[in-house]
Amino acid sequence: MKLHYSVAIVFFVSGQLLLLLHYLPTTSAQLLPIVHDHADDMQIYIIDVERHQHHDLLSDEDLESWHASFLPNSTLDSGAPRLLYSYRHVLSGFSARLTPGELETIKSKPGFVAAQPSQRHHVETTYTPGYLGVTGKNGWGATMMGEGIIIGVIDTGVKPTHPSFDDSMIPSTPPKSRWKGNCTYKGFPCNKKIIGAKALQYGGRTSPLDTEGHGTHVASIAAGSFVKNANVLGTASGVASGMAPMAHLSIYKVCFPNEGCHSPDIYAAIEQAIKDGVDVINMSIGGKFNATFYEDAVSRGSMAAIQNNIIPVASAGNYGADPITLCHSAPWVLAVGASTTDRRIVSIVELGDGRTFLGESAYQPTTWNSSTLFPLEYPGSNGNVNSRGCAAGEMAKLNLKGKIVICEPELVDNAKMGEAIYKAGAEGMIVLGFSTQGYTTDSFPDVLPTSSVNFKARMAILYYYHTNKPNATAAIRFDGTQFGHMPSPAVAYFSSRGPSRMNGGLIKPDVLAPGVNILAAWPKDVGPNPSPLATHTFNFNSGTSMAAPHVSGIAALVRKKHLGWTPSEIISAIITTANNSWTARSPDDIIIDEISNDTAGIFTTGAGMVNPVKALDPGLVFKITVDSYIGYLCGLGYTYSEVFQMVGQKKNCSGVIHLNSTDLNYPSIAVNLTRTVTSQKVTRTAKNVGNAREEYIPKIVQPAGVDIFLSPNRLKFTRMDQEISYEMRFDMRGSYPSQGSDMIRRGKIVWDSGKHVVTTPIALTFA
Ligand SMILES: *[C@@H]1O[C@H](CO)[C@@H](O)[C@H](O)[C@H]1NC(C)=O
Ligand SMILES: *[C@@H]1O[C@H](CO)[C@@H](O)[C@H](O)[C@H]1NC(C)=O
Ligand SMILES: *[C@@H]1O[C@H](CO)[C@@H](O)[C@H](O)[C@H]1NC(C)=O
Ligand SMILES: *[C@@H]1O[C@H](CO)[C@@H](O)[C@H](O)[C@H]1NC(C)=O
Ligand SMILES: *[C@@H]1O[C@H](CO)[C@@H](O)[C@H](O)[C@H]1NC(C)=O
Ligand SMILES: *[C@@H]1O[C@H](CO)[C@@H](O)[C@H](O)[C@H]1NC(C)=O
Ligand SMILES: *[C@@H]1O[C@H](CO)[C@@H](O)[C@H](O)[C@H]1NC(C)=O
Ligand SMILES: *[C@@H]1O[C@H](CO)[C@@H](O)[C@H](O)[C@H]1NC(C)=O
Ligand SMILES: *[C@@H]1O[C@H](CO)[C@@H](O)[C@H](O)[C@H]1NC(C)=O
Ligand SMILES: *[C@@H]1O[C@H](CO)[C@@H](O)[C@H](O)[C@H]1NC(C)=O
Ligand SMILES: *[C@H]1O[C@H](CO)[C@@H](O)[C@H](O)[C@H]1NC(C)=O
Repeated sequence: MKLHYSVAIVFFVSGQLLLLLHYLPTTSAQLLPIVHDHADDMQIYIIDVERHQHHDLLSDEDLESWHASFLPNSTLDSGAPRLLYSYRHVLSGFSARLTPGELETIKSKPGFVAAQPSQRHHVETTYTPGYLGVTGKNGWGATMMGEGIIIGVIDTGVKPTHPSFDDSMIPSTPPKSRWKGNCTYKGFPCNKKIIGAKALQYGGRTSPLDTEGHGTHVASIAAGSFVKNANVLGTASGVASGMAPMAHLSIYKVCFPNEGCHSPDIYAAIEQAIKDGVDVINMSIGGKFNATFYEDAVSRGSMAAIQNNIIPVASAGNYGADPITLCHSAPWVLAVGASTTDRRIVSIVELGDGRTFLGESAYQPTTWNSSTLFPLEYPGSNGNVNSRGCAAGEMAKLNLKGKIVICEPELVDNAKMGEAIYKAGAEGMIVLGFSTQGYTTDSFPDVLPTSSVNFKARMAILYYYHTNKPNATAAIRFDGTQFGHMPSPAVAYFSSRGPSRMNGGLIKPDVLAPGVNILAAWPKDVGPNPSPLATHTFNFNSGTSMAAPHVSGIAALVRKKHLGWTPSEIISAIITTANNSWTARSPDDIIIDEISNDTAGIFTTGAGMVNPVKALDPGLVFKITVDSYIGYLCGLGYTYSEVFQMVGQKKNCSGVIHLNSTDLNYPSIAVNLTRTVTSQKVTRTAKNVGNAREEYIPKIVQPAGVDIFLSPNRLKFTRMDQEISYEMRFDMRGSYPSQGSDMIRRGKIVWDSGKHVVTTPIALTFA
């Protein structure tokens, strides 16, 4: 099962990405060669050094010379420069090529603080704005659809000529006083939508053009312009747009085919985004779920972003459905999990015995006869993994003429399996889901008639095949694009789960946003080829990478409406207005987890599905200062050098109040009760951003086995921006729960003024 798990994720979530990597030939020539010097042990390091005493006065050239003074010399034997980037904002230091021996010499120089080897990371719509309830009047109207806001996308680049980046509706590029970036790569056209574009690779210059698709997809989800009649092979047709369709985009390409995304380039991109003046940054970059904050380029870079008033949004990761698989769990980064929507691109499997199973495919040719039963073939019944996975070599040995073939996505994606069986004469394909994928299905732009079904259907179909072979038959019936699928939203199996290893006192992921089969811009053809149906404009993609840019778009809308709010206040607005129920019927209808089709845990949903309209007017916010974050890092026991790497300034732990994660003024709360510690107190301070005079009354949903007491239990505000603190006491009711019961329990405190509803989600763990 563990084997299926990892392979399935690679395929299901980044399938298209892997596929497209094989089509690179023309563009890879544009990539800079990686410098291989004679010294085999030459490595790229990020070096943190003390800030120069005149840091703020130094010109970029002077800063670079100061950094270069730590290096043995400026060039390698090959002539390549040692110094890749000199950083001013994102961290205090530089990245450079060094041997371990040279690094030792640098370590002995005065001013040296820390060194880390370069790390490699990976990149992990028509319908979604409407699904999230943003419409002209209540959401977009009030925020002018993000007009004037600049969203930075740190990813695989973008295809600028795509219709989603048409600028005819965008009034103008922001004035020079606000926008310092530019777009000067020859042959890469920018406009009023894409106002900046840079590729950062080992300090060299290369094209920001997207050759993979991920970055184009992400950028259009966050801020794509309206495109009429967007569809994938004719399915899911409608008007496509991003969450903030009037916002500008600034593109930073740091992820390259076959190369991944390297931390020196990620830092350089964040540095550039700070200099350029973006408002929100979107990093769809993966991480390691057990990395410390200073080891994680996204967490560390985001700390610099919030110090510069930029809102960082990151994907939670695609490592579910196991617990403790979350990436980027820092409290200053909004971590977004992925949910389904209620749309399915329906392709039904009908077995010879009349039973039917719901599946999906985006390729639904009208010439296909949905009632013809074809003989059913399962090459994998021989037990060979290559046969199960419909690998080209094995399929070439078979005669699949006139058959529907069962394939399992263990090795390659739908398109590769489809091509292999098509060549062997097959008429259609059934793709089986694994139990580790639960009930999540994929609407892939297949290359022949296909149905991708969930693991429950898998067991029934294989059982039918084995008991009826060689007489087993099946038909594939296309039912087009359908809405209203329930339960929805539900959490996708791949969405990374908490709790975080770093933040015991708060809930991660923070919120959910749509991340399954998201239709958005795509730079190249998908589907059967050659075929008149093949489409080059849009594609479906799944992943928390697709969820995060929805929230980046929402953050842009909130920023537009409340220009003075800090990143922590905007993050608070998005968390306290999210919704953990999937029905209007009852708040107890907690969002379903697609791994089990059962109620999702609090560390799976976080605060629940984002609600952009409510996030624009949250009533109260929980604010966190940069000094509190530093106190929190000190509370984690970070050393001087580790804190320096995070905040890059002359601040150390002797000067600030140390905080527990429970003590951070975070909009969610996680507390532990044990056999000996049966009572805990937590304090929060709410700031009034609703009406000047507003009184909030609490509604407490107690976790099973726990009493919550509030003091005071009324929040009576008399002016704007007024802050009121209150204490929550969590008391174990009765005795410690018996083993075998669920030890993680869900509760919430809902402050309700009649005008605003502010929800603090609570996770209570019997530890
Ligand atoms: C720089 O130093 C490296 C090794 O430390 C040496 O191989 C190289 O020749 C030096 N380059 C110059 C231009 O001196
Ligand atoms: C564009 O931006 C880069 C990086 O900030 C800068 O080095 C370059 O001079 C700028 N070019 C123009 C034409 O402004
Ligand atoms: C972090 O996780 C990776 C793989 O998941 C593992 O190889 C490594 O040992 C872990 N490191 C720590 C410190 O737990
Ligand atoms: C579709 O297939 C069914 C059963 O094989 C057949 O009866 C029917 O005539 C076919 N329809 C068309 C339009 O070919
Ligand atoms: C398959 O069909 C043949 C011919 O109708 C029949 O003899 C045989 O018993 C069937 N096999 C199974 C497993 O149903
Ligand atoms: C609760 O206990 C878990 C281990 O069971 C720990 O990781 C976490 O940090 C604790 N949370 C708090 C708030 O102390
Ligand atoms: C929560 O979301 C569900 C599903 O979209 C919706 O039916 C319900 O009305 C929402 N609840 C609130 C309080 O907004
Ligand atoms: C999931 O559970 C719901 C009831 O909560 C049920 O109606 C639905 O059929 C189930 N879905 C599947 C695919 O079994
Ligand atoms: C920490 O800061 C205090 C005062 O801000 C200073 O006296 C002390 O030397 C600093 N410690 C280090 C290791 O820099
Ligand atoms: C952190 O919390 C623990 C109990 O959860 C408490 O004993 C400790 O004093 C707290 N530390 C700080 C710095 O507040
Ligand atoms: C940006 O979007 C990607 C999805 O591609 C997501 O993984 C990432 O976390 C987002 N980052 C920010 C800063 O918005």
